[in-house]
Amino acid sequence: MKRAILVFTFTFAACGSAFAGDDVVSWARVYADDGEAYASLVYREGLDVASVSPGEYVDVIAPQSTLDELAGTGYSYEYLQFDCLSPELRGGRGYSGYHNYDELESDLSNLADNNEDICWLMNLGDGHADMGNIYALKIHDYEPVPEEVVLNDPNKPDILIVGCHHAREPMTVEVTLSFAEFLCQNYPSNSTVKNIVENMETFIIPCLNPDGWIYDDVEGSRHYWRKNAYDYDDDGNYFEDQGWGYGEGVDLNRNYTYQWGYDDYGSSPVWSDPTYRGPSAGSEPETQVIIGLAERVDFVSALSFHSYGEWILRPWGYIDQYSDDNAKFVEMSAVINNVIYDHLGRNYTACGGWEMYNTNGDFVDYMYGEHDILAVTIELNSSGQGGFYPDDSWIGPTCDMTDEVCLTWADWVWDEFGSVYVASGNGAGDEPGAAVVFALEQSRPNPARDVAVFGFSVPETIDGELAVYDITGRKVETVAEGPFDEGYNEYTADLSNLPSGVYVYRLVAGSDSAAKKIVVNR
Ligand code: 0X9
Ligand code: ZN
Repeated sequence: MKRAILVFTFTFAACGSAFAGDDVVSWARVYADDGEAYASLVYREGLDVASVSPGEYVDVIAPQSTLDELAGTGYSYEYLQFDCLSPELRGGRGYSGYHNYDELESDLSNLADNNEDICWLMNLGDGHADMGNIYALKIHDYEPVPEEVVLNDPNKPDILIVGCHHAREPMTVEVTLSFAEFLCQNYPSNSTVKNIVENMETFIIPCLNPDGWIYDDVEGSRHYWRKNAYDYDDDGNYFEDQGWGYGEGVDLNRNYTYQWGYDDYGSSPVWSDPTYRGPSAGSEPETQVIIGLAERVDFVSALSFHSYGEWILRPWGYIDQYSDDNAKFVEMSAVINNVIYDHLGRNYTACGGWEMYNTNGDFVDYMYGEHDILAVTIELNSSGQGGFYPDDSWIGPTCDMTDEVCLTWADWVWDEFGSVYVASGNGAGDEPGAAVVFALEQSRPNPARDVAVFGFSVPETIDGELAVYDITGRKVETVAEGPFDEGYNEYTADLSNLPSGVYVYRLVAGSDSAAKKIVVNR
């Protein structure tokens, strides 16, 4: 790793002050036209990276002294917002379209109160400064035993949506809260929402970092605070800063236990760095909330919202490799991107986290690496839309898009995993639980070599057929003929007489039918 040694005049000012005078802090774009120049910026000690375009530029929040030094070593830069901490730029979330903490808290409790059959509010703890609670909403159609509210129904697939690992990303609080409201408002009239509420369990944590997020809003937003309230010198003063990019706090998206600190590349051991990974793996109360939840709840997929940059990022972050489930991640990212394209007329960049820059101890690597959960990071918005703090007018369109992103993703998760849960004994009449539904699983393995297993569920004993067709629609193999038993059915078929290629298998049972693709590859 290349690291420049930066010389600073330590001001020991509180970050709430504007750093006015001779070392004014700006939001700037620093150009890095090759991989080496890019890496030397992204991993540089004390440099606060806001967003990136690999091999092209790095957006930073930096004092003028840092920008001057970069210019002196050959980098060019332009201001995206000169003096970005200026109090004049602070709208104050409480008076604008963004929620402040009190508004978030009251909206969450109103949502649970007004939708008491499907929406449950949990307080999962707080951060070091105890400025606010880490709330989760749990959305499903049965009443949990109160003291076991975080325990899940093993017969339903669970999904998790998290916002605001990073304090200065308030849009992520808006979009996660918005989806909770969307589910409540559209239940039971929207059939996809009805299925999600009745047959799945959705956990939504709008603000994982309430301390940082509240601090970011003190005297109005735009403090550009990233980390939590870890009080390094234990003097009772949180959020102390020694010049921009050298402040207290732990980067929550570097503190998870999976490959924490791997190779000392992609997170920082230095307490004052913007990507400080914390004193030990999983040291922070906020990451412990997620770790505790992931250990108790059988999540199958998760979204972590960040801003800004227009990315969909999948494992890995800690090494320069895709994961074993890359094909599934690619499919899930494409499902999300289809919705984004419909709204923006362009895709987000979907790739491995490492292709953006290496991270270790991040949420996505932990969820997937430790628990096999299909988790991605979605970085919302661009610098053109205001970076971390888009105008109020951009909140509505963003939430409209992400409501549909979350809905479509949850529906995809159901298609992927739902029938497996139905298969694991979630029979009609079980409580809590859902009635058996008609569902066709993805065959396995896929691609198949010779033999493939086909699983599906039917709501009652019924006549039908499961057959494989080639892409011209010609039936090439009858896998099974009914009557099929109520509940889960599984058949194995020998496909060794079929040439390599893409096929479609189709299940017809009574008036229901469904089809999926299978690839034969040998
Ligand atoms: O650095 C992060 O934690 C995320 N970006 S942010 O600007 N919101 O801080 C990105 C994490 C995605 N993972 C990797 N790039 N490996
Ligand atoms: Zn972030």
